[in-house]
Amino acid sequence: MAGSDPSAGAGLQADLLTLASLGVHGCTAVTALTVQNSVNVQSFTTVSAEHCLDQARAILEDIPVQVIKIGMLGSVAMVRAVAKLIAEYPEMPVVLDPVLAAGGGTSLAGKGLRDAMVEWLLPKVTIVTPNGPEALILSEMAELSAAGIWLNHQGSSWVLITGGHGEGQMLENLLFHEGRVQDRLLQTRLPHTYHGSGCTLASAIAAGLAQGQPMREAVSAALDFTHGCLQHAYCLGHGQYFPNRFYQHQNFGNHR
Ligand code: PXL
Repeated sequence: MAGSDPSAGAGLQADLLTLASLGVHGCTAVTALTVQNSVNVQSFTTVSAEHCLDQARAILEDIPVQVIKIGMLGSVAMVRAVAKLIAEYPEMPVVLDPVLAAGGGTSLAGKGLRDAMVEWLLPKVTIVTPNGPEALILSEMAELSAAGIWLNHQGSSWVLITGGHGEGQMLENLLFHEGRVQDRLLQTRLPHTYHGSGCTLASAIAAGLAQGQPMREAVSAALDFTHGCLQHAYCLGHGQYFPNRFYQHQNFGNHR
């Protein structure tokens, strides 16, 4: 369940590329349509919540869905509708990428989205994957470990706060569970800014869960995969680099 990005750097296009690369078939319920390129987001319009739920229900009634991955929601009505839907599937693992802004910084969130996400969605998801700034906004905390513990207590069984927006040569991703930090996963910081790294990571976690990996394994493998995609990122437009989700496959064009 995600928004469309015409550049295919982020959004549901990025989700499908990631899932396909990892051997998982993704189905899409479109939440919103953005107008954007690699430079910035120009605008977006949301799909009606009812129409989005119809898309999701059509799939859920037909196909044995293993995981639901949630990206851009765009409106409070969409948050409430998606929360209602996943409540009907209590055993379903749910990966929430709490999208509030695009990689370039432009808001992708309507008014009240943060509050709605915290109140309605966090208590129902298996893992939430905010970047540092998103974690602080969602938790209204000043510091990342307090933010992670708060988000965990708010109901998300696992919380992964990514370190890409910090500073320093190494970045630290923090995985919280049962009210404390379980893993500190270090990565080398890469030079560019990327469009769709969060979508790649959340979809890669969803792919791992769909394939039966335990959460810690799925998170660690997804971070490694995302790092590989960013190491092989390519610049097609005039703005951010796009992660290469097919870097492990032969014969995928070398765009650099
Ligand atoms: O990366 C966050 C994101 C999610 N979903 C859509 C987006 C973006 C960022 O641009 O466009 C549709």
